[in-house]
Amino acid sequence: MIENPNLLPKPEPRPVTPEALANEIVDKLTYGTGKDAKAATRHDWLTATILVIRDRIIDHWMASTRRAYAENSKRVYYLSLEFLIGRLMRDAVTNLELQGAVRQALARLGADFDVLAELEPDAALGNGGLGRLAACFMESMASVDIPAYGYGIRYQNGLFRQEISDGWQVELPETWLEHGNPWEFERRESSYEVGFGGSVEPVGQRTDGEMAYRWAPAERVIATAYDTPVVGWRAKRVNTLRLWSAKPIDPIRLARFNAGDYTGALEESNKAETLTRVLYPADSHIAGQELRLRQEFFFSSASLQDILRRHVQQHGSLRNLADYVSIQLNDTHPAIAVAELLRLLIDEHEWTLADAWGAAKAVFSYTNHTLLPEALESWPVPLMERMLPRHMQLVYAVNAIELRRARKNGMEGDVISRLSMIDENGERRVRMGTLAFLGSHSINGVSALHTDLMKETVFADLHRLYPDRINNKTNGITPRRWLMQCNPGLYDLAREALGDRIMDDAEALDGLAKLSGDAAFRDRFAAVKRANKDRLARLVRDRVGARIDPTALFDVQIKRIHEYKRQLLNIIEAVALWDQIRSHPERDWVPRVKLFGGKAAPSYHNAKVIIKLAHDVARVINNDPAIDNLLKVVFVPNYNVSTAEVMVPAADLSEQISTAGMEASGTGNMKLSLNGALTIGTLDGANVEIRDHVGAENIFIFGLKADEVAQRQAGGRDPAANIAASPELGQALAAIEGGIFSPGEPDRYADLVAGLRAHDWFMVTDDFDDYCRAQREVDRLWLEPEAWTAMAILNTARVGWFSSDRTIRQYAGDIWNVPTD
Ligand code: B1H
Repeated sequence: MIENPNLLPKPEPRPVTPEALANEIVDKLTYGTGKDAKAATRHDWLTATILVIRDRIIDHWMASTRRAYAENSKRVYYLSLEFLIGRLMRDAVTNLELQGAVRQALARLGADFDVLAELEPDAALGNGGLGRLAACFMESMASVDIPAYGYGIRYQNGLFRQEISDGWQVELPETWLEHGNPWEFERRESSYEVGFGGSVEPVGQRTDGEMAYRWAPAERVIATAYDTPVVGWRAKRVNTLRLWSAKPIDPIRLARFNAGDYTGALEESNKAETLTRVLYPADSHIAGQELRLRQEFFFSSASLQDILRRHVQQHGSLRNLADYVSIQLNDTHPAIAVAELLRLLIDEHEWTLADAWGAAKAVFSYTNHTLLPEALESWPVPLMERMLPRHMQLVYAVNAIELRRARKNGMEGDVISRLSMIDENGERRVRMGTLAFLGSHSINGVSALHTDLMKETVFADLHRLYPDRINNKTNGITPRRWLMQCNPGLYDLAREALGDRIMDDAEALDGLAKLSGDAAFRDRFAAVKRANKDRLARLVRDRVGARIDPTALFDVQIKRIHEYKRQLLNIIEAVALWDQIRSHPERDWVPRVKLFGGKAAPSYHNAKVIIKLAHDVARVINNDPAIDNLLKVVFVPNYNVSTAEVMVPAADLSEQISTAGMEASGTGNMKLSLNGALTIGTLDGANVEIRDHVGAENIFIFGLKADEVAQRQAGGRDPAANIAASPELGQALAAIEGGIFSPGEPDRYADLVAGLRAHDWFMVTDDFDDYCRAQREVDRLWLEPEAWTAMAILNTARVGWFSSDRTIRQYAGDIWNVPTD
């Protein structure tokens, strides 16, 4: 370490004039990428531009890191298997407030910022809401000045690219690193060994009399850190996203190589690299594969080793760990970190079990994101014993402590077996949710309704044992990306009216409410929406070749394809509406474009069939001259963060129609209403709170409520009766199952519809009629454009509370005990 003060970052700010930036970009092109301006590709220009922006970030980054050390700050660590960060360049320049200067600098060089920005790969290191939430949280933690690190995996291939072939989803590998990644820094000095398998040996008595054990793994890999800076709003602070990549200890086994065994020589290398090759593509559904558990342990162990090393380096001892470290577990995917902390403290630092268990509870907190049974992680005991034998022992040990406590509290029998970390019904399994719950001091849900349901259902017994631990932290979204960057027209309008503090305090958007009564403002608001719809229409034309009318109502459902999210309900309604328009062409129908976007998990059969159905229905409806273009259906392929940034600002209507009780929160619902889309939705997840904020008169609510769903599930399901009672539904289903939309394969949808008739797990038939009623209400409002726009303005004005800055401040105050700005 060199202590020369001259080596501190330059205090004087780097020049930010367009001229200076332009010169630097040319310089970077030459000396940073080694390209002659004449031979440079567009990607080279992008890289050079990013490198210039990155230099501006680095000064702030180092200053932030130094400040955390100097002020002895507590640090927050966000452990997540997913960070769905998307493109970073626009985010970085807006948060640095260099948007104008960089744009002009590029213009001087004959380049266009927006064109270059489109070239940047969309980093899809996540599946959907859970991963995007982690990305919004990273931005907000920097924006409210919390020293924080995100820890995850540097997947070589993120979420697959979706192509549509003949209406069917085809998955192609995603290759975000193919042109290199100028945002990241490899940190070879931050490398750790992570073990797997092997055995546990007693190694004698410790000074405190307890038996000491040591794990001798059979297999080891190296985790190497890659750091990406995360710039907060106005560059208040720059935090680090640290992603681990697996490397072999011995890249090639020379002895084998020399003996001519080239495959064997590379075996270890391949095995290590497989670990961080690809993101599991199932949203709200566990993969259950051995490789997935290896990924979970790999990144948990590397992250904890890194956290402990940093703490000891600064504080000299681990005894005060909980005063300076808070670790948030993003769902149970990193729950094995609880056992790994125990192992590190007990086996490597000679702590007692009781002390280590106390430290785990003080340090960890856990966010639950779903109650769906198929998404609750549990791992077979034999697999855990084989892969992580020492961790399995420690799980048994802390489980015994907790079950003793429960018995002391008067619990017995079934309750005890339900509380156990080990599920003994059938094949024995470790319940990761129970491990995460008992190893944490805080367990939070992601919306008010979801948190209530957690207490009543999945965690009812644990909640009785620890009644103060479950708390709610309703999700949020960063208004910088989801308003300022994706919708500059609306942002400018709001800023002109309210000043630029709206990005410091999104609740200040409330000032727009009074302007909903101002005709001139409404016109400008509507003009912005129209321009955004033109932009989306161009995207649709370029991507699928379809022409859509930007004056029609844009009805948007964008999210992963999942039966509980009920894209099927929306499609069946389209079929019924088509039928109605054909039967009553004389009525005052509203021209509508139903837009869908989303990926199906590759192994999720029904979700893929739903995508195919959307295409089949689209083909028939879109080509029916009898309905005079009143209804169009469009499926936008490869929905991702970048596509969302175009679709969200262009939506008039936001479809949030999950079966009540099943969508833990939703965050797309927040993005769409912030951008002035009206919501049609069930009282599920955060929709409940969105209604509370925008007012019941400014949202279209329909369908069964969560308690009614639960009642019908418990008994009294009768889809046949629902269908019999609704002629529109009956006809639509008959058309679909009769092959009207799939004449070449008439029974293509027979199973799908049979499922609705037989059990209809997601209550499509229960909610259908009320959904149609709400849709016709939407139509009526659309025919009064003034009233529609006023309502849209009220939505934008009143959802500032759903800023992730607010969410993060609540985590900071209630869970992490760290100050914010
Ligand atoms: C959410 C997941 C999820 N909940 C398992 N659970 C996964 C579960 O790869 N896996 O194994 C991946 C993802 N994702 C979502 O989290 C909820 O469905 C949304 O309602 C919620 O808004 C979002 C963020 O809290």
